[in-house]
Amino acid sequence: MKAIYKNILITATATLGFTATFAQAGKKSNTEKDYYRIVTVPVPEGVELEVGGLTTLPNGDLGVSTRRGDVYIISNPYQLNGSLPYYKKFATGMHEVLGLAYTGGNFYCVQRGELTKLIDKNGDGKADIYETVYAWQLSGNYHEYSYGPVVMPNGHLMVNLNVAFAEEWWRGKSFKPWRGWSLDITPDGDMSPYATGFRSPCGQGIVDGKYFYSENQGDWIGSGYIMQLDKGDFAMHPAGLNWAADPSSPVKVRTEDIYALVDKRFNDPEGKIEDRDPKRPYKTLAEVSAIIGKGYKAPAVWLPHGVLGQSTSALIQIPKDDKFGPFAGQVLVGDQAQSRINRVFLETIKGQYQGAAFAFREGFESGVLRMAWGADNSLFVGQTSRGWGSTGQKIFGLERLVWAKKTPFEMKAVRAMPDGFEIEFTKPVNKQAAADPDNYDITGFTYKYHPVYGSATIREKNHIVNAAIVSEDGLRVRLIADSLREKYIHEIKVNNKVVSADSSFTLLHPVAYYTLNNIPDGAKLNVPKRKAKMAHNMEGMNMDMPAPAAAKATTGAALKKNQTVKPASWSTIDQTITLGTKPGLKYDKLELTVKAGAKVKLTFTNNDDMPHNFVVVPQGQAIAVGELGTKLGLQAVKLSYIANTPKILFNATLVGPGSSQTIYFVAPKAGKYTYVCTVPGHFYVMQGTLTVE
Ligand SMILES: [Cu+2]
Repeated sequence: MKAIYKNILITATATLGFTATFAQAGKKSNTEKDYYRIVTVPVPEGVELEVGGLTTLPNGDLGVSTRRGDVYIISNPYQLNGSLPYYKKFATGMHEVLGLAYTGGNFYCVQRGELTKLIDKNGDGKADIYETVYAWQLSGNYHEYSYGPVVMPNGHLMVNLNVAFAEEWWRGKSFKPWRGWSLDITPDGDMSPYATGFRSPCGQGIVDGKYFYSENQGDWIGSGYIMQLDKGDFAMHPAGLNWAADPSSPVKVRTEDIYALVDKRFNDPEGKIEDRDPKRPYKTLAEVSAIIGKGYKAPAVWLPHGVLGQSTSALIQIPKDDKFGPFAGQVLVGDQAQSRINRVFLETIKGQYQGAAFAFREGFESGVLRMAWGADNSLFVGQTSRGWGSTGQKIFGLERLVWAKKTPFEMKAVRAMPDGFEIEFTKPVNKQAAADPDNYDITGFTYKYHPVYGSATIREKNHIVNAAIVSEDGLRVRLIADSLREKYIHEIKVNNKVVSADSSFTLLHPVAYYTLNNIPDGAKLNVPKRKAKMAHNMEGMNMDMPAPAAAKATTGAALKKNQTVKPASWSTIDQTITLGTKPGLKYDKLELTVKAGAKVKLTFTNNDDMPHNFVVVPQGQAIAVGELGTKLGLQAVKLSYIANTPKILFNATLVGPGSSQTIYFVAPKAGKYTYVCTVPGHFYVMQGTLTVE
């Protein structure tokens, strides 16, 4: 293939550039790119490298499968001696290849409807035979994505199947056998169903010999997570239980077990749309897993939605050596929508996995979907965003993440203790600052378990830190905290007074999210209880929460920005508008026109498969207001990704699939305005123009 490259080497150089954005007075520069550099792998013009699968070959070449149905072999993806990589098309004409593996001298890939073995008989670097290893049925629904294979320690190939999702039901459905399941397939094509409870299981991996998968937020799934699965496990989504009674099914949970847990109005698994009442009761995961006990599995680690991403993708274990920095054996988890990679520390307590999630590296050029280790210990990151959106704005991308051989000052791990948590740092801390319990903040929360799309954080509770005890070597701090709750996620914030022993650095990422499935047994340290700290002690916190955007009206006559009831003073409505959504991050109308000063009623209906909002800003402000929404932390979903800023004129809050919201506003002065969805990744493209005449 003739390779023409456009401006790509310039981009590659630029990503090596150095920006001391967060440098503080008296502190050394401390940004992600000081420690892990992103290097672009050039893609020749004409190659649509919408990465669906990624695997490194024994000789260090890279195999890439694409959503367009091709498989490429890339030689010299490391650009050794400054020379360009070489792309060879190995296979083509397949259907949406969302996973690729290389084992036993052959490529195996997952198309939408089958696991395929690609055989190069004559050794010319092109597949001659596309052999069906195992095929499954499809209903034709667009959401029936298929992922894998992951090569299990016993050589079997694990495949994960999405459930269907569409308008009319607004719930994941399993119309055909084994949708919502993982399938254990031998290289000879013998299949045994392995586990179910999936909605959109985009990532899979082997961690210390155990099978893990990653899940995406949606109905029944409050936020993304990773989970370890044994044969017969049930995860969280009940659609796949349609096939649980099949003689070959190892799963003991039944559909009625799940529907018995939720509000009676949900007993109709058909999911009538009128049941989607936001005030209906719900269960929490802690309640559900206490009741069910038949193989229900809790997520090992949750990745809080809107904070550590929005659409969980690949997971991969860091090799157990020091060649990629100080996090040997930990797990990296990609996020497609937020173009980022998170880091997870795992431990086993009472036989169950749990652990802490941290931010690790953001700023990839497109949506992070797949990862693979290179022969030089760098990490290939395969990316795509078409139709899904991502904060990295390119339609596809291939990059490498390279450790700069410097150790960042980070929380290396957080471990559960009988009476709190223990933080392990990558470098010794300043002991005096680290011993002040006021420098830490712990908040527990969980998500709703219900058939509705997603969940805001619920049941938040601040846990007083009674003591912070620093180890002799300064590498560990024990936080003694009150009344932690099992199955809850605990946000552990360290403020910027806690610095490295030489006082040069604050933590690169000061927040951990620990999923506390079990509190370990053992002796508790007896320390005096403290009262809640005063508000002024929070000054050093890095992630202060802004006030809700839907502020109360300042005077009786003023409208709220999110005015959802008709103002009492309005006797008439001058104009009524309906606005909808379309797949691919679009409003169904790109232009709206109103008269200046008109009293307007606008109904925003979301017929897409993910939540969207509607925010009106002056022209030219959409991106800036969207970026503010990405900085809302744990409150992001609750606040609908809408920051408290005077740039917003009025808005509808986050509206889930199949729902709508009506707002009332008085049209501003004549001119052009932009309406935008401020969900991260959406705001670059999901825009329209409001003309006021
Ligand atoms: Cu949106």
